[in-house]
Amino acid sequence: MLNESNLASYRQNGFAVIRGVFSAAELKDVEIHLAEYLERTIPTATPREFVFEDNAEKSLRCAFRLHERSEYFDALMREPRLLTIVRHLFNGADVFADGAMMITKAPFTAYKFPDHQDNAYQFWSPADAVAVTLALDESSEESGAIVCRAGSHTQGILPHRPSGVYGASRGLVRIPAVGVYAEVALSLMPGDISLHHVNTIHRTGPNLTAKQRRNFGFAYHSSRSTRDETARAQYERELKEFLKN
Ligand SMILES: O=C(O)CCC(=O)C(=O)O
Repeated sequence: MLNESNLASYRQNGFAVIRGVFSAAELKDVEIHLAEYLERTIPTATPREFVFEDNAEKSLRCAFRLHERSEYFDALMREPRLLTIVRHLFNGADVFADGAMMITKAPFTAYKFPDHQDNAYQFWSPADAVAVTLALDESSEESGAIVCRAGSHTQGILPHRPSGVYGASRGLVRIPAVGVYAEVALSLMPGDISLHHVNTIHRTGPNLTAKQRRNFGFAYHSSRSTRDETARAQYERELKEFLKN
């Protein structure tokens, strides 16, 4: 499924899109399990599991740690096609699946995830780690698709600060000029996946459309990488403080 062109894009730009990885029938099954999961877990959720919009409908924004209370989502994160693709990105190294989440943009939702690098809160060294996004809905720049900065994965982690946006813990202190790393919106159709390197700068905009935009996000690291547990523990403490306020 990962062809030469996808792989070249990933190596050069820090991201790639693979079309039609999941069929319509498979997505239907995902939808059924998602509905069951939300019905079952929302009533007993911890603040670390869900973020809701501050609107009349209290629309869902983020569902984190899906794999922890759902065998189905744990298995989806370890779906053989996804693991095979990621193993290629890791040049054959063993793949470890770290987590599954869903990021939703309800119709006309204004929130944005600011420009950030995932490794600013994942702390993998070397940065041999990737986020795989599975689209449940169509996404475009208008509906808040992920927008990546081409080539930005080749630098290290730039200074970040708390973003103040619920669900997006950190944002870049200084955003590189578009002339340095061009912006590319990863427009997806249901069943497509995108891959972005853990150091790739990316953001999402508001959803200006009347349709919802839901993405699953799966995180992986390779057997070559270890996590800076001290930095991670400090980050967890900061996040806990933020969630208290
Ligand atoms: O909206 C999304 O699917 C991804 C959001 C994002 O930037 C992230 O989870 O790092």
